[in-house]
Amino acid sequence: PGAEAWKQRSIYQVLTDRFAVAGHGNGGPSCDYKNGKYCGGTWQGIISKLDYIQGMGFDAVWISPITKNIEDVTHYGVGYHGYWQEDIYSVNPHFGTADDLLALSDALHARGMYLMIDVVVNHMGSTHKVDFSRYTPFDNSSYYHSEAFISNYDDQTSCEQGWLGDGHVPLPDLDTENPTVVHTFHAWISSVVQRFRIDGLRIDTVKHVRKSFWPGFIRAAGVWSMGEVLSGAPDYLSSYQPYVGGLLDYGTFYPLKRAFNANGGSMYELTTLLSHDYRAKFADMQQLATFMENHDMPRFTHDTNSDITIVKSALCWTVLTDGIPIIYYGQEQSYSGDGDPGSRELMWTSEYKITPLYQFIALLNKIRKLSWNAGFGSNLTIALHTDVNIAVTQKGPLLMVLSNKGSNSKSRMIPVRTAFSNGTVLVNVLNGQSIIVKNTINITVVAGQPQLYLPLTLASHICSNILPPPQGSLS
Ligand code: ABC
Repeated sequence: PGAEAWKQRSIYQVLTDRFAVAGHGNGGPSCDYKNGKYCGGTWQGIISKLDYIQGMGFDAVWISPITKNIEDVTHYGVGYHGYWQEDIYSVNPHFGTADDLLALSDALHARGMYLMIDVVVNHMGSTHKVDFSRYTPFDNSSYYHSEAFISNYDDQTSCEQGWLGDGHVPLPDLDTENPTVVHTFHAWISSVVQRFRIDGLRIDTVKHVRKSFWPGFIRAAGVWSMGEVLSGAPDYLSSYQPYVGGLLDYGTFYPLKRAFNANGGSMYELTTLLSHDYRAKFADMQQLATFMENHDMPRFTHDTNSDITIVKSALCWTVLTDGIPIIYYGQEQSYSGDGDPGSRELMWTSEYKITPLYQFIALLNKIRKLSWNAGFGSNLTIALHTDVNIAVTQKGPLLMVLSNKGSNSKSRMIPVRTAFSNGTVLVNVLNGQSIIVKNTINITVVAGQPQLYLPLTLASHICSNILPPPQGSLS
């Protein structure tokens, strides 16, 4: 599938080792996960939890890298995350067999869902003593950049040709200028995608490989790819879009966290991202994959805000603005780990409960799907009102009201002029309350709660109980 098909999807990210163990029901083994161990999650485990994932409205799953990693126990533990590969032609036996991976692919497709795999071409994994002969197929030093750690992330040559990692775990940096390395990776990705019927790629460490490597690699893959360029600098991030297409939206990640920070943020952080100047940097806003959490970063509830009203508001922005939403496993269970390795918790300790946040995310995904063809998919988000604490935006048929004040805040009324015609009945699908558009609408934000309005015809597919407009709502 290509970009257009992916734009309509929403992605659930799992760490394969931490998400589910087959044959354990809703439980799993205990594991000291902060100590860098394999905890037992497998592809069969993921298969056993597809009802849970699909029930939240996701139609794509991003899993950890699938290749065989080094087995050594390093200073940082083992390669349970999959980023320390040793043999690109074998699957990671800890996650299952090649048949198990195919079974996961088939099980997802049977549900109309996509499989996205994480892939690494920048480096292999190593212990403190590098031994090139251990790698398949890049088994001697001629396939690598000479050994020197990245000295400065802002120096592009050092970033591309230097090694990631450190003295404990150096990551031998492949010479992606070498034609043999290039051809080997083209053939490899093409065969992996075909053999396992992969629908999309998350590409690791994109900024550590020369830009001109990427178009050929992605063409060989033949599926939509989103690249990890870990930078919050919009000009730097966007400079990769012509080469990769999809990008993890680190451009939104940092402003989103600042906007909703418990110590006081500003909603201008978010509406600035809707401005013409910001958008002009990117070739295609809808190919940015928007997220609040991942396996490298502290969870939102750890370093930003643990007020569930704020978490919900940030989820609204993540799922219901212009990018492809990604939710990281455990967000729906209010996990609060503090980054690598703390935010790589065991999912089974949650017992996969259907929590209020699980239901909330399911609702957001439903709203996105339902309104896609009614103008959501063809319109970018516009800002109707911004102040420090409240942003009101519209994307096609969806009017969204978000506050960063949280559940203890006082009520506030703001008049908003929308693009809806007079007489349109809008329903807040989070509580069924309706209002009628007459020039402006008066929106009252109560206890910091998000509001998501759709026209009555769409809302009636979501709300079973629609309440009439209150007295005095007409302006
Ligand atoms: C292991 C241990 C850790 C230990 C570490 C040294 O070694 O687990 O406890 O601290 C994998 C594993 C990790 C492992 C690493 C290294 O390998 O998952 O557990 O850490 O062995 C990707 C993946 C990531 C993966 C790798 C390597 C790459 O998502 O899971 O890690 O395959 C850089 C890379 C980025 C990479 C990230 C971890 O490191 O660019 O691709 N992620 C600045 C730099 C970034 C840099 C970042 C690191 O710092 O510019 O390039 O990312 O924190 C913004 C700025 C940014 C700035 C951030 C911090 O602030 O705009 O530029 O990023 O405002």
